[in-house]
Amino acid sequence: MIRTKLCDLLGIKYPIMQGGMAWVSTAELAAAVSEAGGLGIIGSGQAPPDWLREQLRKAKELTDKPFGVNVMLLSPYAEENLKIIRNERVAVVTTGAGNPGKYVPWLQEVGTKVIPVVASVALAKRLVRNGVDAIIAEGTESGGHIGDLTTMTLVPQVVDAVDVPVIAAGGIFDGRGLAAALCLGAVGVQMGTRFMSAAECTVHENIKNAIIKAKDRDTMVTGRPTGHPVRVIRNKLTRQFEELESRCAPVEEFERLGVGRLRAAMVEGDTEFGSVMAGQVSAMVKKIEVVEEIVQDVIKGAEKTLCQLYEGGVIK
Ligand code: TUI
Repeated sequence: MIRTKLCDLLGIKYPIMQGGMAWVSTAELAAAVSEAGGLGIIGSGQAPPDWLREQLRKAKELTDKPFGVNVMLLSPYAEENLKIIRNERVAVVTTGAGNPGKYVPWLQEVGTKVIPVVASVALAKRLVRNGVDAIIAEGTESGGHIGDLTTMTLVPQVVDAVDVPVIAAGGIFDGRGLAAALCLGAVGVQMGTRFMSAAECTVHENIKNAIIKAKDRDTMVTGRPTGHPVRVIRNKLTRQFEELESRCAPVEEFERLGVGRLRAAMVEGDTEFGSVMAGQVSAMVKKIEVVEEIVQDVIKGAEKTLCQLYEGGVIK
């Protein structure tokens, strides 16, 4: 049985959070993860308030367990969506692509836990001074918007730098990943890509198939010159981005090329010219599984991995 401080902090059975991925993490996926004993998270991305209200209503219908919402701070609707989250007393907010510092006490006033995603020690320390409940340290193995440190190096540095629970994200796929995260001092993991390929995930089936097909070196990082690098599965769009990079095109050209591409991929299933944001663990996804199977595989796998270190004689 694997139980950590994260389980007590969030009122969940297993120390597994699901990444709140834009256009991917809808109420159906979030509710399934919460029902399976983890923390499901709705990804609000750049979605408007009406969409979020509807998703919250749906999630509450599907589960009475706690769930969260991810707010992408570059969204023009970030503040409006945070107001809804506060009014609806959502259990947990995770944030990405920015610094949520000014909203922390205001959300906590109503009992909402605030858990930002960071890619650096400096931002983790700053946010802990703002009073956040925990930190998600996300390595560059992740899909979507990323920093440049690996999970292996970032997590222990954040653990040493702060006195709140740290959750590891980026490159976590199975029980070995959870066991490794615990060894690095994390209290749990956040997983995106594996849940994206779950049966309950409403993302377009072409995307699930692209993840299943992906091999070890099939993701790459585009958009570095914009200051918002993203990890995606290689396709015709990434070749166009590479061409822009090779001729040092102005940032505006990158931005123009990127507009609407995430939705085109995740909703319309455009795996050629869409932005197929997915992590390096894509190569480890072999089939579509239901969320319950995924959660049980990760938990049982971690128990087995940790026990084998003793039983296999590695630790005497
Ligand atoms: O946010 C994510 N992953 C995302 S957001 C997203 S939508 C998007 N699309 C195009 C461009 C940008 C975003 C797709 N995937 N993960 C959490 C995360 N946050 N990773 C890295 C960061 C981050 C980076 C810099 C957080 C804060 C930061 O600096 C803020 C500051 O003020 O220092």
